[in-house]
Amino acid sequence: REIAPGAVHVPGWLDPAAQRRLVAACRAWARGPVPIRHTRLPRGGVMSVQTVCLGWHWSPYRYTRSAVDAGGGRVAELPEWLAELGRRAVAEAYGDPAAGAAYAPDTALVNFYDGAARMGMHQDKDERSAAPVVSLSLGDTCVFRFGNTETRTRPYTDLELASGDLFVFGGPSRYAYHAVPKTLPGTADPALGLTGRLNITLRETGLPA
Ligand code: MD3
Ligand code: FE
Repeated sequence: REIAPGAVHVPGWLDPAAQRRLVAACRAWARGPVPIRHTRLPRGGVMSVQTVCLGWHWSPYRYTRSAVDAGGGRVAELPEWLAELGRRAVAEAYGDPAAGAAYAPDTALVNFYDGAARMGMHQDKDERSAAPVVSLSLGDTCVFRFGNTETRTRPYTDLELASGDLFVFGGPSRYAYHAVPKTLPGTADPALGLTGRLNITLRETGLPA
């Protein structure tokens, strides 16, 4: 389950009831106060993924309290229960209760993938903290590409992330290139009631509260 130093994949970490509760929470967050939307990039591109943020708003490529690129509303708070889920995730993935206790995420990015959405190879460098990123997957399985820290090209490893999977990216893997080349439409359990894929990432921005 350790894909690379600091990169730990825990398949099936969320049980079906926990997955259903998270899907319901994502649906509520998607409605507002800042509705879920396709992020427009400064150079004119539009992401195929749709994103809603909690705690801090990712206004490419920085974090703001209001959605300066999407109507200006103030983003919803990051719920304490979700930060606590992140602490459990880090503790269990690393088998290190102290690492879990020290984790203080202050933002969550919720990404929705329809059957055509993808995310290109990138690094997450907008946070001023080297704390791990916690990723939770819901709904359709995706192909996740985990690369290296030096280049956006090979060597990389492709693996599948399915509903309920946890992935923690810390230590030397924190600044690795990564991508979602495709999802596998129709792979979600119909009982989850989600068409498409949701991914929740928890992060520490390193910004003052
Ligand atoms: C590896 N999201 O929001 S989650 C992103 O599935 C993002 O929506 C993808 O990449 C998604 O930035 C992948 C897995 C992930 C998230 C953050 C990482 C992998 C990471 C940060 C560093 C290294
Ligand atoms: Fe990323």
